[in-house]
Amino acid sequence: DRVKVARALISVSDKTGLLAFATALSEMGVELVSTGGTRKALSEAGLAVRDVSELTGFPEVMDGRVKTLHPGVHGGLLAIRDDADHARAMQAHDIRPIDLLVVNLYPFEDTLKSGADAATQIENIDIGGPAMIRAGAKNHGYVTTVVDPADYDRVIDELTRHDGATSLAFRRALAGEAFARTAAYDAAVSGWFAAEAGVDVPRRVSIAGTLAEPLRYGENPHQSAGFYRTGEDRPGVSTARQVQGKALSYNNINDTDAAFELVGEFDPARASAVAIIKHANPCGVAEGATLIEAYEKALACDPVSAFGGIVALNGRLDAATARHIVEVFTEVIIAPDADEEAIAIVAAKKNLRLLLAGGLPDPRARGRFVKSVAGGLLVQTRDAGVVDDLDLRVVTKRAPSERELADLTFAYRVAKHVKSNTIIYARDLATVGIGAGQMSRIDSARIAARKAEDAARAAGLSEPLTRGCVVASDAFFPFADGLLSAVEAGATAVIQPGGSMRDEEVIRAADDHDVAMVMTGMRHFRH
Ligand code: 93A
Repeated sequence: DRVKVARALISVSDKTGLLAFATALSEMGVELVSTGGTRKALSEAGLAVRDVSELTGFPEVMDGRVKTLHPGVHGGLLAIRDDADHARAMQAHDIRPIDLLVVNLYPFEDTLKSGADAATQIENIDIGGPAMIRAGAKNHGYVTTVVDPADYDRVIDELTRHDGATSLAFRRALAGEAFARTAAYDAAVSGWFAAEAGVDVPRRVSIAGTLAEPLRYGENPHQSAGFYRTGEDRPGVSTARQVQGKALSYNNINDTDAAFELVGEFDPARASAVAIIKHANPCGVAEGATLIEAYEKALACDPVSAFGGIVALNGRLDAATARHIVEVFTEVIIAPDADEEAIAIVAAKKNLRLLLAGGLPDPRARGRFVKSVAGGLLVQTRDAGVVDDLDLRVVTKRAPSERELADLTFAYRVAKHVKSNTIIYARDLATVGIGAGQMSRIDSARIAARKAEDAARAAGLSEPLTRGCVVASDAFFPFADGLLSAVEAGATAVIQPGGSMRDEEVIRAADDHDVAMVMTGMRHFRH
């Protein structure tokens, strides 16, 4: 099953590693054939290389749109070498076999990131490249197909070990990767067409990612898992630089994402903000004049749960804040950036991971959210709703005071990132009680109140911090009971979407207790 490599066709847009690879091939006696730009790069470096037009007997035409789309190329890739009929056809039409195909495609995905116009984007749809890749990979019984410069060394290694030949297992493995590459390429192209047409829900959806890191296991040790990058380059856990600490686990990545997306809601121009996350839900979020103040306020909300948590910051991690965070057992810190001194402080904790994302997530960014269900995918646009953009409607006799309103919008920002049913108690721009993920809203309200009592007791306070707080609910109150439970805990103002059949009853209950209520008109379910 070994096939000797005598002729290679090289046609690459990304010329990374090209010269070293082609030189090694040439030294092994492999004949090189290339398309225009690649041939130029190779011959300028002094390598002997033929032009692909020698295989096709046809010049590159139409600005390079047609350069390899020819039987002289595709016959050489697709011929079954030991089939008499195929051999006859090769002879009759002077088709020469291609044993090694090295192609990487027009940079459609990178062009997307550069925000190019539609015409440029379309010119970057590679046709000849994928056609060759598919042909070579289909015919992997004879052809070795390489689509990624990261594989060049592997190929040279294989050829060296097998005296200039490749094994079937090797060719088959590369063929699988080749089809994965063309599939991902077409996913990017079809995704662009959908975006151009403003179609959020296309008839077919393709999702492509590249393995960034195989993970030790998934949510549990008996599950296999990997972390894939989709190529979107917004600041986040997938693009952040890990400065130190052991590898992230599946759960770490999930939680760190939740933490950083949440803290991205807080504009650093307005205030510093910190979120502490456990199991993808916050156990404390706060704004402050400084990061350390925000961290202290966030930690006070639920110091017990913060143990082993993930801390996200909306500003550059400074030494004082770092010193405080490392006092509490923490799994991951993520921030846009960090001072050298802060990095050194974190370094003292070997296992603590520090991720620097280079920026903050944009809460208004468009994007796609995908979830798998048995036999299907649920796809929706990202929840890009931001309370500042909403038309807040006061529905009670009393309007919230300025201070209450600041706490209400703060709490609503947090509520968007908490599993439903969500009840958030907040005071002085800090959460003081969080009720998450309960099957009834009233249970969330009770849990949030109880947590506030626990935190107050732990801090030696005479009464829970919910006295004089505000409350946010991610969805409407179906009955007055949830609201009354919040009032009982000490809430004086409420923010919620509204829209229940019993809104009138809920508003009346608020008025009866001199509670101010605003309706946002936008629900933030998160399941
Ligand atoms: O415009 S194409 O779709 N038409 C072709 O016939 C063709 N053949 C190879 N693009 C084509 N290619 C692509 O050209 C390759 O996939 C590669 O990305 C690029 C290499 O061109 P050059 O060697 O001129 O830099």
